[in-house]
Amino acid sequence: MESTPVKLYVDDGSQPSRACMIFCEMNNIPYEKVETRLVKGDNRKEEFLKINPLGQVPAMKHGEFCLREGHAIMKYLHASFDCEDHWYPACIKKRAKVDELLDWYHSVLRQGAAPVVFKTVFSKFFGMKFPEDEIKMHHKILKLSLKNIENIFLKDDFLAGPEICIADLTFYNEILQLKYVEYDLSKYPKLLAWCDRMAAIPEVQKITKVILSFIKAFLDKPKAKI
Ligand SMILES: N[C@@H](CCC(=O)N[C@@H](CS)C(=O)NCC(=O)O)C(=O)O
Repeated sequence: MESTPVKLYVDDGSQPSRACMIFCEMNNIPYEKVETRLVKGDNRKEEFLKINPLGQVPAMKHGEFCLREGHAIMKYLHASFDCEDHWYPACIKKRAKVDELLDWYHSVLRQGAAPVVFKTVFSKFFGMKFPEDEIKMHHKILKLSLKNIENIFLKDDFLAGPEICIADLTFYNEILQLKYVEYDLSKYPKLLAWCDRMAAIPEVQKITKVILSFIKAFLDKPKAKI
């Protein structure tokens, strides 16, 4: 079993960062959390750019090996540490179904959810303004994504079956972010039940505590500084 400690460069406000931390927590993977605050520009510092020249979190250093991309990090950790199969199954067909979800997350869900939050909430703090049409388009993608998760993906307790897999972690953290815009999910009962199942996991609670308190403070006091 792998024993070299893993360094995770993360920001609690970042969806894939939280997914990687939850993955480590749920699989008892020893990791060092290297706080990389985007609002402080830590991701543009020379030291971090040596880990990920793209300047994005999450990133990982394991020994001398550096890796970026949340899904790639979780797959690497799954292969390197003693993790249960259901997270990223060895069976080719089961694994392909998880990969299908991971690809769709990037090409569809994140294209709707992330910009809806960024372009309506965070943009204000960076003095940016986006055209209404552009925001509408992201809303349209988001709505279709949620509809598909509700009607097509969620056939069981978790996205790829009765047990949790790595896609549940990124999907959940992306959807959690929608609390910033108080997005109404009431039309999606299966998705809400899945959110409740995810939120009941102690490791999920541990890692999302910071962002949830931050969102609460933001909503209580809309002018709070991010
Ligand atoms: N495809 C990457 C996305 C990484 C990403 O977009 N990270 C954001 C935070 S969630 C970031 O670091 N943004 C800062 C920047 O791009 O300058 C993944 O899934 O890990």
